Amino acid sequence: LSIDSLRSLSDAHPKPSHLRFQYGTAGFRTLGSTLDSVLFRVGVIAALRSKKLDGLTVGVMVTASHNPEHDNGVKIVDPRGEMLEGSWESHATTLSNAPTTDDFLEAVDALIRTSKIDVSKPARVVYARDTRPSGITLVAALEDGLSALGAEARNAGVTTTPILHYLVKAINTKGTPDSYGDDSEEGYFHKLGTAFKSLVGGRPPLEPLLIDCANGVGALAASSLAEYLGSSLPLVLENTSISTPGVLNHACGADYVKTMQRLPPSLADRLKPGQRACSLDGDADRLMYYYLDERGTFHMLDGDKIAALVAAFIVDLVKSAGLENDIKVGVVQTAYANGASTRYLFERLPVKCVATGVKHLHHAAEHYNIGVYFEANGHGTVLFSQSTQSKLAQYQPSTPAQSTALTHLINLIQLINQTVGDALSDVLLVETVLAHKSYTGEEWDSLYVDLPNRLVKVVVGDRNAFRTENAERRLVSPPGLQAKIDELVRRYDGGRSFVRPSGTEDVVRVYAEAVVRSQADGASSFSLPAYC
Ligand code: 16G
Ligand code: ZN
Repeated sequence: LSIDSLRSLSDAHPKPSHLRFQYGTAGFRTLGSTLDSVLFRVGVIAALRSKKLDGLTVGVMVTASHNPEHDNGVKIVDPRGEMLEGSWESHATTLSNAPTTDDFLEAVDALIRTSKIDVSKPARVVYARDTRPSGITLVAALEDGLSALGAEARNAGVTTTPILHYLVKAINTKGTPDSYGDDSEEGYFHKLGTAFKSLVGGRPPLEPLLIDCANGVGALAASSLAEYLGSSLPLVLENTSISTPGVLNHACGADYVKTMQRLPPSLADRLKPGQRACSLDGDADRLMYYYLDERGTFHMLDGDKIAALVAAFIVDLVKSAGLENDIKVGVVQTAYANGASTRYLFERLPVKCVATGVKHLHHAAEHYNIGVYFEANGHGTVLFSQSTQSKLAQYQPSTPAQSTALTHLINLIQLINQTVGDALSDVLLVETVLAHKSYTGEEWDSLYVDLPNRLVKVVVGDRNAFRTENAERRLVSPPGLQAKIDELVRRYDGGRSFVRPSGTEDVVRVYAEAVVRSQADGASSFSLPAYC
């Protein structure tokens, strides 16, 4: 480790003195123009993380997902393709806030000592960015951090967050019996495309699916995917302007659809009644489906509807394969899950509620043999435990029907990106189920009827004054506030409401649902006491 080169490179990426950074739910995320020092330091941290793990490849993704174009961010991906381990999130926060180069070198030294990192070990890092213009210089800063530690760096270019996660896992399993696939974008598309064609083969051709690419990196990936899918699933790509300034996530994309509960205006004269459509977010890890009915009314099929569709399908397959006593399927949701979806799922399989954020859902889903998790916002995936995968590989079906179900389950393992929620993989998953069930969007939608709901954000003096328990469903502080919420909720039929501090913005979020639309609106518009 050359301290001199680390010092001089660090001097070239000084920390802005007035800013404090935090590795939060989605990594570091803020205005792109303020992140230079953070990216440099993340390069150093990722290299150290790799050294700590004996030179396994660590990933770095530069993206701000569904946020506005001027934002940017960065997150580190652990070798199995999963989110960075919790204790290293705090190391990252500490290192990113060291005021001077001297402080930073001292913090690096402390991390090496306390985490017992052997700096003579190799460091390997693969990185990528989304289409944000600020990503170009941020990646250059990241590269400086990597080269300061002599890391072996691989640039995966401009790609989606889930593809970067795939690459990390594929690189680390290369040449092993657990190989996740070829460690290239082609390997990813080939894996998904092949599995999809096997799953829908021999069925009537699917109607074209319209995809709103949010004018982001999903446009690139979706157009590659379209080639691999060919006529098995015709894709019509919209909002694909990745080089027009200012249009990323603007009045389009999964977050727009979910929060506005409406069709992106740009699709108004594109979408025919009854046609299936969906929106990706800015880094293609979230997915929202929707359709217009005959009267032109918009209907949204969000993460909860996806969970209901997919979980019920997998439960049926496990049953048809004759494995219902050996393989337990479960679902993980957050407090934002629509109450009607929870009821629908609960009648069919175990359901668990955890705190917001992918890592909480992911870890809870790992406790099932097959764990389905989706956030209402459209981020989610399905995890097949290692023992379940071996069980399926060795199982001897005793009837042709069992054999067919088994083949479908094995293909689903290939189709689903198990490292993290992946909008494109999830599109193929949804389309598989719709094809097998011969469902239109409308039939899928009628699995259950959403309870009317509202989500609002409230600016408060100090969001840290809001502390929750029971998977964010109840407040423990400020004192007395939960009792007030309880009292209000009691006034509404089927009412439910909760208040939680955001992990990504300086606000608190207030969610309310009730059986009647006007009541859900009422419950979300109560005012917080003055001392908040
Ligand atoms: C981040 C999370 C997402 C969560 C959202 C909540 C990851 C990769 N992403 O985008 O899962 O739904 O934050 O934001 O964990 P909030 O705390 O501001 O409501
Ligand atoms: Zn995203």
